[in-house]
Amino acid sequence: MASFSYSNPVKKKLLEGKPSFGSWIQVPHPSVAEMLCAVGFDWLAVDMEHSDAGVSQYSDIIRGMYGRGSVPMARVQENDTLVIRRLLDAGAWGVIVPMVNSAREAERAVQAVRFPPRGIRGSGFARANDYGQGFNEYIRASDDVLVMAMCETKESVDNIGEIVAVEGIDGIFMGPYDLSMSYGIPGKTNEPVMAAARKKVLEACKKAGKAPGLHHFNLTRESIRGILDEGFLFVALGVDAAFIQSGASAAFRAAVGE
Ligand code: 3PY
Ligand code: MG
Repeated sequence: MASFSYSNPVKKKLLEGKPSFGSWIQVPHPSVAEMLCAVGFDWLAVDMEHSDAGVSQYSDIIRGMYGRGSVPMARVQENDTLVIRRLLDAGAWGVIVPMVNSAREAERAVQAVRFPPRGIRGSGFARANDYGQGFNEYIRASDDVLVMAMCETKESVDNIGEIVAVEGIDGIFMGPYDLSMSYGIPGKTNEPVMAAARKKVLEACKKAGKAPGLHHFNLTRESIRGILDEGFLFVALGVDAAFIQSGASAAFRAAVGE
């Protein structure tokens, strides 16, 4: 008989207060997952909100991660029970839920992820439980699925105290681009109002014992050191499409002598 061991080492790291580094997949192909796993990231999130990936592509992408050490996560399309359920059934061990602006919306995300009695996630034979072979083991381990609520609006920052207080929310993941839009300063992610928002979110997380996270795009050593010093633990570094473009663009510029 097969024996199954389901667990999420990223959740363990966060509970121990240790940082974890992930990255972002928007180019929906398993090869991309294989390449990024080889880099050594703790986790990889497929972006189901701002890419054209569908659920069956999601399954294929995380098949590319299987056995390669990075924990598969998803930035889900929206805060919807069925949308979230299908990605969890495919095998996601963490969901990053966009636009969580209130405790009610945070509760909705938790309900979607947790099985009864805490939540309303339906159970069935699926890839996540090895098509039923690991049904009981998976259900026992399912609290290991990470629930990260995205803070990416002014409203969410204003309500962060009530959001972090929702039991079952493991952490907050800040989206600097939407947040800058919400403050009326599109793309200006270094303005003082953004730093103040980060500070407020970090303090709320600290008080509630939740993991603070951030999508970080300035990938210099100093800048990454800076956000770790601020206190962020769940850190997404860049995005696959930008890695391709920056590498290609550097090569092209070198060739044409710019
Ligand atoms: C944002 O910056 O708005 C994001 O959603 C990053 O993932
Ligand atoms: Mg966003």
